[in-house]
Amino acid sequence: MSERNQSETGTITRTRTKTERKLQKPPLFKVLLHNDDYTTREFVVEVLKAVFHRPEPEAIRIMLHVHHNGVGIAGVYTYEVAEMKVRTVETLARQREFPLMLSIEPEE
Ligand code: TYC
Repeated sequence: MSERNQSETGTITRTRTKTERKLQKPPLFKVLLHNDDYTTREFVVEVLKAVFHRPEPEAIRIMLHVHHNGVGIAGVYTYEVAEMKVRTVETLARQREFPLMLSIEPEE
């Protein structure tokens, strides 16, 4: 039935416009990691694995990207989740006395 077209079924379908969607997609936010000279590479990789659920090879790749470029994306989340990730990482970093900085910015 779903495979048959209009000429067979007489049913016209169209895509809903944004305002007609029942559930709109929530806005998404990037959690950015910033480079510094004191936080260890190992700590950044551990955080990317534990908090942002990155597999080790990807965690290393993101860490090295931040190390070389100054900033990089740890993950993309709804605002509330992004804020919680930042707070969690800041708490872990301060416990270890690392100055690691994070920020949040809207995606697109
Ligand atoms: N630049 C740090 C070092 O050489 C490593 C580092 C990478 C720190 C990423 C922070 O977000 C960061 N020990």
